[in-house]
Amino acid sequence: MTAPSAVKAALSSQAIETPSWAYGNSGTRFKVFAQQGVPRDPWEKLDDAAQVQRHTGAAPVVALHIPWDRVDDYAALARHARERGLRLGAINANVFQEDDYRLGSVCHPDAAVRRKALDHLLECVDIMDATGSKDLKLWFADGTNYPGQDDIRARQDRLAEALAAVYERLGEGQRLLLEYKFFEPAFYTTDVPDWGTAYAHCLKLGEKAQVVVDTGHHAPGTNIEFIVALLLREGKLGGFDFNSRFYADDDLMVGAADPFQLFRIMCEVVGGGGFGPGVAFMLDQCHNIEPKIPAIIRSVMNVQEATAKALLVDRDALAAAQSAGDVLGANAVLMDAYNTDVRPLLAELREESGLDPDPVAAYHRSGWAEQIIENRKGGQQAGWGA
Ligand code: AOS
Ligand code: ZN
Ligand code: ZN
Repeated sequence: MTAPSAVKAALSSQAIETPSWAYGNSGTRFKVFAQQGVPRDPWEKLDDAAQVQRHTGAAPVVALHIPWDRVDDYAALARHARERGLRLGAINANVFQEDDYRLGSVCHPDAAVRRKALDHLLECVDIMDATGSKDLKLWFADGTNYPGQDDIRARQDRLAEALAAVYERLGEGQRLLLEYKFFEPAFYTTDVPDWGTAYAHCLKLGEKAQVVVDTGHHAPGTNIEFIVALLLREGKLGGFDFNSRFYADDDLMVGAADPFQLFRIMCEVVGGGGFGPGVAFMLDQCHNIEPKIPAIIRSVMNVQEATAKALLVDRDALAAAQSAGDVLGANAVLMDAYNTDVRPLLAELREESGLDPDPVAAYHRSGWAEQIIENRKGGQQAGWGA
């Protein structure tokens, strides 16, 4: 096993990025259950994110979503974040919530709609300039519902054209992160349905274009860690949208449905040299019925636990078993790490950093939940399930 001190040192460098929309009310298309005390604007979302950071010490970055987080002064929003020990992360574009996008956004058959969508993406890069964000995260709801509805290859051409225009606009140190999803809201074809499509576009675009793996965006049974290993090997893994799924794009807490899968993914990240500033560890979750801040704290802890276990894997023993063809031995090395209770190690790490060993309990004791219920009336909807 790797020495606990080395594991702790690596864990201290991990920055988990929480999504602004996870702090707001959300739901399914059937119902949004409003919760008391949720943020009324992006400023208050950052105030809540600061609580997650305060108790975990591992969530210093917050992703924004435009237009849900539209403000007049983005530099001031970035300042607000900085004053709370946070920084602004990926800017998530939204070209899926307007009537104009019925047939798609950048893949729409009408050039005027495509232009409108592209203008929004370019505006998001302007916002990145103001916030200091490094990543533009693109997910497109584009696709078709019926065979023959539109030309599959023409739509790819339109997509490539828009991506190239956005790529051109990127500044120094900025990246375009392209996310894929196999279906929904389109049910026949989706224009970026899988890692292969995303990879092909990113490869053409160049170095600043990389793929985002949302763990909820695959068909059941897909071996996600293989995709992670492959993208890392090609230098094309830009980051994750972590969440859990039981059925489709459920957006439940990461590590809740399948902690073993999360461990296997983190093993590939650690083994593939992706544990560093290059790969963004973002959450993309919605807390529809559970209290949001403790759920996000729990999610951060789940990622930390999976990471700690992946860091514990005895790489030398694994390599020796693999080259000896020792199937069971190699598997046992991984399982040893997975079956290790890393909670004491993480508690120790928190104490060494001056934090409470139990972040959820510390949050409950802090009085923040009562305070926001008292002070905030009429919280903002995250944007989903309107
Ligand atoms: C949608 O299914 C995706 O997961 C996107 O990442 C989406 O844009 C995000 O959930 C909110 O911006
Ligand atoms: Zn996502
Ligand atoms: Zn999703």
